[in-house]
Amino acid sequence: MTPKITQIETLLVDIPTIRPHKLSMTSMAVQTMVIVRLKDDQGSEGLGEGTTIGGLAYGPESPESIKMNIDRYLAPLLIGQSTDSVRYLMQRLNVAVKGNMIAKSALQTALVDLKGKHLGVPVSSLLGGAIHSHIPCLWVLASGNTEKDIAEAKELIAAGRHCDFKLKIGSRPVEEDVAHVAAIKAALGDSASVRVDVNQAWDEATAVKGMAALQEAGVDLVEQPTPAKDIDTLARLSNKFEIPILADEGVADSKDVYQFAKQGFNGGIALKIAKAGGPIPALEAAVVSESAGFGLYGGTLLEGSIGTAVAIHAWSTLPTLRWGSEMFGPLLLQDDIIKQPLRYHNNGVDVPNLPGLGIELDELKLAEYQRKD
Ligand code: MUC
Ligand code: MG
Repeated sequence: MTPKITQIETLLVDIPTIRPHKLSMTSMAVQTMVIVRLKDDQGSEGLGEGTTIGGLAYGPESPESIKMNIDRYLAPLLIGQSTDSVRYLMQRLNVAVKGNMIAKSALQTALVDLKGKHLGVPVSSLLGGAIHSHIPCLWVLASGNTEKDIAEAKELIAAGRHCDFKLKIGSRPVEEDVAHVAAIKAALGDSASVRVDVNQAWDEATAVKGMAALQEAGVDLVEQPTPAKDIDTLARLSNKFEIPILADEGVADSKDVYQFAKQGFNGGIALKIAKAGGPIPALEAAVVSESAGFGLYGGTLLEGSIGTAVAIHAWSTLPTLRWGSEMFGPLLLQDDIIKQPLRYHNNGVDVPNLPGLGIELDELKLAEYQRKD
């Protein structure tokens, strides 16, 4: 008999970051994750995670809304259902509930973890099978201080942990930001790829100025320089400069990718499990991106180990990640709630190959970081 879902528990977990992480819209000193524990009538458990950045600073879902909306609206649609078809269960959620993609992603993660455990196969196998066992992974320099960022990058290059770096800019005047980036690129030289993420902070005129200067400084990629909804602007910029643009906040799922292609965008796409609503729709966005000739990038919303692991499983099934990935979320946190941390080495991270996500919760750590009120 196929197992039935009996219980879905959500927990808010707060873990401090190793240093303040500064983005154009917020500065993070702590990361909050919504951890999902989905149980069946045979005593198995699937783990999921829904995580965003800076409360409501990044997008329309907050950790608290993710938890509340799972508890109140989404979980009741799954309780008592057979675990047989993940697609059927997601269809039930999508028909009854609009949006809430991070909450849906957390549930889809728990469902594929559970399914993988039942079948004794890693999540990557459920998604068609891994092509890669190691995924390239960059590091984000976001202390806000040029000298600190250079020292941090040099240490990581020497340790062989990362050789590609993304810099968070957009909160300061464009001249200051460009000077900061150019100094880091000059200090690291050709051995390191330096990219920037503006997180929508520039208007088109500022972007024209900023991109010309970043191109001159030898920067490899500019992520979401202008507002998410301004697809025409991003398309114009992508055809104006040699330096490529990576679309992030503007593109969540396969339909968005189609729209980008239609409006003449020419660049890369940051795939994110959380934006798409889970690993399955994220891979659908990858297929349309590849058809449109867009280079792929494995993106994060700075998830902890559970959200990062499911993304790594998904990206491992893609033939090529033109821009690599940024699945470094767990490394930004002071501690972890799983027993065996993900393995970062050789400028990347290993794809777990145990059943399900390949992750085991550390109950003591979970109790330590679980929000109490
Ligand atoms: C984003 O917009 O890319 C990814 C890495 C990071 O530092 O922030 C996130 C969000
Ligand atoms: Mg981004």
